[in-house]
Amino acid sequence: MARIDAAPFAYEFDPASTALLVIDMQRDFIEPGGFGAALGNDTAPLRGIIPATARLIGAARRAGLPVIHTRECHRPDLSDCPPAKRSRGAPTLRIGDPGPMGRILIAGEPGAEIVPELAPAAGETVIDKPGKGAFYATDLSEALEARGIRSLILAGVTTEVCVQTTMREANDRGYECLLAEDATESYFPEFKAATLAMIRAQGAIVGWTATVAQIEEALH
Ligand code: C5J
Repeated sequence: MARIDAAPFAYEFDPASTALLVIDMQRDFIEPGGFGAALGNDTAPLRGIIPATARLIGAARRAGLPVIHTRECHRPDLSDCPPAKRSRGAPTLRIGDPGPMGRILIAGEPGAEIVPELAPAAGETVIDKPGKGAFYATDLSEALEARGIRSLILAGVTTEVCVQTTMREANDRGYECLLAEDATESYFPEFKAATLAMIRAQGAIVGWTATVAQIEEALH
């Protein structure tokens, strides 16, 4: 077993049954001109976690952990996009609209791709998901079960939306979840801080948090 002095207390995991889950590190959320920017957000803070996330992915690959990437995106005909999701709010570009990186959040468009610095390696699983949670309407459960995974290290964006939703879904399914504090980011610093706090409150009610350096050390 490996051990990390995580918050709120030590996180113990068997690397042989642990996967790294990297959530939605897509151009549409991280680069100007995508969905995140269309919602009025400054995407610069999200770009800031690319180096730490790359280190985490590298450490997981060297340790032999499966690295699973997700992408929030929809079919070109929008048949998997509920009208309530598409019509919500007042973005300058809605899901499916043409933008500078192709149609917003549509599978196969440049904006839906993972940023090149964190591109999936050959053979790594990429899960396209229509919802905020990565378990909803996807094959993620089957992918994890096929590999005998019991523990998940999570990273990605945004902390309080797709990362937290996925971590809660995973927690409910019995996975021991650890969120990498400096490999996740929000457009709202106060939401990130609140999410980290609520995850580890009440005796790790959703899971643990630790830094990328701590995780690298444990996987070394
Ligand atoms: C959002 C996500 N924030 N990946 N998606 O709409 O967190």
